[in-house]
Amino acid sequence: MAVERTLTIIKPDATAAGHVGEIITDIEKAGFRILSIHKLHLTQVQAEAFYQVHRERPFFKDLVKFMTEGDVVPIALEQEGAISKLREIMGVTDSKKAAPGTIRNKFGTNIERNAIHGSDSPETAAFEVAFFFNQSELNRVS
Ligand code: FUP
Repeated sequence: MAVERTLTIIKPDATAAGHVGEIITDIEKAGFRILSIHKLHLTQVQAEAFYQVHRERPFFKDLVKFMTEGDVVPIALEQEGAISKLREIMGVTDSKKAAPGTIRNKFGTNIERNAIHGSDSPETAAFEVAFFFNQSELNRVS
């Protein structure tokens, strides 16, 4: 399997609850390498741009409000098969339905406040990594 890059975001609910360290531990234990990491507060314009694919969906306004209510921690990750592997350890969108042991099961509350984002395809991963990180932040010697 090819080495891929993907983007995760630890969302405002998990960041405010002090779960950043535990979530990063789960991610590292699953074999991911952290390429780069930030902590920031998204503006409304940034959140709308990040979730532009969902702009026509009924939950868009509430999603943007949630994603701007506090700090987020975007992380660029690398591993073989990173995109599907991250989706596996995240669990399904609705935290209430996420399998035991998944990050959304352990740290999320419901379909909106679900603790973590993960890119869902190579195309979105490329867009989403570049949304938060410039090339020099992704350069690594090994
Ligand atoms: P996921 O890829 O699992 O993050 O889910 P989606 O891309 O379908 O949705 C993106 C985000 O929109 C979810 F993380 C949470 C939010 N959402 C809702 O708030 N309500 C919904 O019915 C669906 C998604």
